Amino acid sequence: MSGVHKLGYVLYGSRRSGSLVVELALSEIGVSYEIRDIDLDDGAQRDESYAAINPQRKIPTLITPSGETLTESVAILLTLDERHSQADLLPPPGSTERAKALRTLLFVATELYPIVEISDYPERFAPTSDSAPAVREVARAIWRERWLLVERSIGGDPFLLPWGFCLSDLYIAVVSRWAQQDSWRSENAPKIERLTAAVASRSATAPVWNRHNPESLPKRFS
Ligand SMILES: N[C@@H](CCC(=O)N[C@@H](CS)C(=O)NCC(=O)O)C(=O)O
Repeated sequence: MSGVHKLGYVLYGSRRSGSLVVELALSEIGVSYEIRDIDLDDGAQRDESYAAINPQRKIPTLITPSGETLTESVAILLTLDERHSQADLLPPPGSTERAKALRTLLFVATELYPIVEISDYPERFAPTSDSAPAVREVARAIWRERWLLVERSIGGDPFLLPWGFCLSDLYIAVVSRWAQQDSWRSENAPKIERLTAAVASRSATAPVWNRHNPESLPKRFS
């Protein structure tokens, strides 16, 4: 599985998962990549063959054209930004706008993304199997509370920053679709919904977004 991939990047991922953020970033950059599907519904991330690539047994994993293995979604995104700076995926280094972009990116990555594991796999956290549904409900309540903080921090229109589109928008758009909170979000997080509709309709990202999310966004946000 390792070795040099002269044709471009190789992304291990699954539909609508964290790998979508990386796929959208690769599309924005305009580099070629190949997707290797890891079916989370079948537990393919637990297979030994995948653990040899990513010992954490999670996706995404990105193999660079020179054969490096990158894991951790934010580390992958920041590495892509550094290596493809012409794509302007983040505001300039040292700027106030970049600091704001990183603040929200890291908030979603560290305070929200991990909640999804509790919501999707409550049995991993519940002391007994019959307490798993309650654990899931608590996770989803924390999820909603924290997304309201993101909603209030959106200072641009439609994107996070007045500066314009950046990587944090991709992250917000993808992660906010999880934990089965569609109706809550459309009632309580209109800025996040507008931002997501804007990400979904960018010329570089729309084909990827539509492949992962065939059901379209509510009309009023499109
Ligand atoms: N901190 C990791 C989290 C990755 C993660 O939790 N990925 C999920 C999919 S979105 C996963 O692989 N879940 C499968 C599992 O927990 O078994 C990152 O940001 O890349």
